[in-house]
Amino acid sequence: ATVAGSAGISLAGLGLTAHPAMATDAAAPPSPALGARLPRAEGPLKVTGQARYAIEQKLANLAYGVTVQSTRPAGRILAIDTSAAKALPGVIDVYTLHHPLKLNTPTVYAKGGGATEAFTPLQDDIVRFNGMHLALVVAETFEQATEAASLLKVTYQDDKAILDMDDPAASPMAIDAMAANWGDAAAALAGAEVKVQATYSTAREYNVPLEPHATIASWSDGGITVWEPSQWVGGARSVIAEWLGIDIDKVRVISPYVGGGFGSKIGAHPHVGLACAASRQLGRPVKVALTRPQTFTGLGGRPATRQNLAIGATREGKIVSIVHESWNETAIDDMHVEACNNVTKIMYATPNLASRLNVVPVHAVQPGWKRGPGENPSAYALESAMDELAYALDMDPIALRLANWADIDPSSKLPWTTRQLREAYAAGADAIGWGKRNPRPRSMREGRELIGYGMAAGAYPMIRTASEARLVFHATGQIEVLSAGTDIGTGTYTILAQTAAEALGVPVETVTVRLGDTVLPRSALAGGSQQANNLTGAVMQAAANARAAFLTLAATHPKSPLAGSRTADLSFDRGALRTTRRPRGRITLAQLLTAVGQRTLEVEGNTFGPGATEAIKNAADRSFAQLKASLEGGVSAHSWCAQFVEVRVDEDFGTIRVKRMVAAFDSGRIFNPKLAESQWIGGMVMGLGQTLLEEGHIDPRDGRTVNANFADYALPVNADVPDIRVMSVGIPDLQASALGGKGVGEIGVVGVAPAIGNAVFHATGKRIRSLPITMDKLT
Ligand code: MCN
Ligand code: MOS
Repeated sequence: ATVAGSAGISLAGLGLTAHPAMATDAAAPPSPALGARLPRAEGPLKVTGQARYAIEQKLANLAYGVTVQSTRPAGRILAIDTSAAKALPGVIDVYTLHHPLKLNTPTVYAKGGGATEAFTPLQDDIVRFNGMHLALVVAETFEQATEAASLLKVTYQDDKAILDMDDPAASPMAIDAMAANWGDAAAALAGAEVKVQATYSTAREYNVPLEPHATIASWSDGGITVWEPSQWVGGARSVIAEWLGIDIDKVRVISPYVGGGFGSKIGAHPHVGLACAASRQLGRPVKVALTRPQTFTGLGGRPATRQNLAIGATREGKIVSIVHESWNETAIDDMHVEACNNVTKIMYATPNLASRLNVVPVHAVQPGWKRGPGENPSAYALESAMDELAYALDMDPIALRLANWADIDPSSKLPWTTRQLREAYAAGADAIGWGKRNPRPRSMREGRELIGYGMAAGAYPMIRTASEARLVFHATGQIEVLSAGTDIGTGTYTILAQTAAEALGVPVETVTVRLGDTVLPRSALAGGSQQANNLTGAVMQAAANARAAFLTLAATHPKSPLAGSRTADLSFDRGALRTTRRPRGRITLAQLLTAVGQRTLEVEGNTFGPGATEAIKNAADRSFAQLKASLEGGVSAHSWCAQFVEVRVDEDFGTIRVKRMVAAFDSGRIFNPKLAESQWIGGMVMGLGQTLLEEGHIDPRDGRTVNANFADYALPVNADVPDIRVMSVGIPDLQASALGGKGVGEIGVVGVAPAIGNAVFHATGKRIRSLPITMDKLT
């Protein structure tokens, strides 16, 4: 069956014709398209409801699946009475472990697969957590399925559950492979003139994208098409193939529009497997849409963390030792490691460092990645402790950081590619008025409000994966950019159109971009802040290949008006070819295609190394193998940030208001400042939520997530969000990526929590070491 894939998205019709990047006058040289502040190409479709999300596909004969989740945290399922549910009109079937859907266990990323959890529903009687899918009810309508799901009677045999990291029955496990050690940190700390030592903790958090997780799977002719909001259609495809035990090319995953993911849509979660298996079983399309509460338990967010951090320094403020140990929750029989030493081990020059990571299995849904996983909690502990050290030394926090400047990466001993962090400190300090504050705690106030200033720094690695892109030139003049990569709200559509326009010298409105479909050229994930650099590089390469292909076509095709020219006499000029030999020898690409009787010309490009095999390219598209390799890839490239905040604390009520946020970022070359700024601001707002509001509450009696909804899981609203100012201090970094950019998507959420915590200390003299910083902790 032919399936409509993603429509092409372009910047045409956005009222941009006055924009300098739109080179409509052939005589005038075009302004650079890359680097222009263009709006999001797919934005109008999303805000006017024309963008059709996964769940909105209209398929004939669609059945509705609703999952039933465990209400107990641990033990066994003894029986599931489905009789009342099955008796309801419209109910097609009820799948449980006693009447299962066949699903294989997928290969998790740590073992070279594309899955984020090994948990595979309905395959056994083990209760792993409250909220675990234990049945799928399929009916003719959503309402029928929902009612039937409420009628299942499950009999459990309870076991003792481990619900949090502090449970004495919990068994922490050290992850030795991710430890970092050099020198003799314990001895150096013991002998240090000045020491700070503290425990910092962060709460369980959720990704909560606006578009809930929902999928439509449609089985036919031995293959399956799946509409799934995804940060990585290739990874989803490989997991679906494994679940179903079918060949990977029998699976197509389509995801042209994604309403946010923030890490939670990198992996296809177990409900997707249920939808796929049910569709195969029933031979008709099945939709499984998680309810908002189910998005808190059907997949996990950032795990709760605890970190012990000690820094030893000389009286002059030179760090002599850092000792760091962290713990994070993971599912009882799945593994998620929050790499809490990622920032600790690179930020400052220290001759001695010891860091160890531990996981603590608990009866909870497998946690996952949430924006800045690892770096975010790591910077929270380190940058809070640095502030404590600055006060212990009576030293300015920025001066302390500069005194411990690392000239090279202290962990890998590699030189930095670029590190505009001094520039970031300077720009941020200037913008917030750092020099005007009185550093003494509780020294600044206005009326009832105590005023506090705080700062913190952070880093996020440039993950240098490779991908492919295809350019399709049409005789109509339209140019298409094709890639399986996705746009989750970041601006991928827009920056790829800009890249092609820049490389070909054509108006950006002539470029159409198609994304988010496994039939398109292979792409690594939109995760780890890597996709923009990854795909712009591939498009640039495809454009270079296209220019060469057009020159050859013009010179050699018998019907070409420029036939017989030497390619050396031809040059590429603003979407056209010109010859230096004939005065009026200029022909546009579209005219050339028409002249030679060709409707289209397709050219591919990629950023793989010269010898990349099919196996390597497939690995990038389908597993985390290439991502892992690129992290060990011989350069130390990172985005950097310096965050500054001003807070106001009401002394009587203990309420904290963030009054201003200012941050300076080094993300290398910026492809679209408007979009990059919006990414940074979004990350900072997320950091604000983490610091003051967000916290998953678990009922100690049964492991239930109490606040699994938007009413009770508090997030920042407009009224919570202050004036935010962001600045770019980056310079092009050609060691980091093909076009000199570094990651943008996650660095904004790194360093916000410690900056706010440090400001709260400055305002009040109280050091709160656990997130979120709520009123009860402050008063
Ligand atoms: N960009 C730029 N110049 C650069 C790099 C990026 O202008 N040198 C801009 C581009 O508009 C690009 C965007 O920043 O589309 C993000 O690029 P990049 O940093 O490469 O991040 P990815 O494309 O890989 O997107 C994933 C990243 C991650 S990992 C999370 S988590 C996150 C984030 O993006 N989730 C988001 N930002 C999000 N934004 C929205 N709206 N929704 C999410 O779910
Ligand atoms: Mo981002 S947490 O890597 O999707």
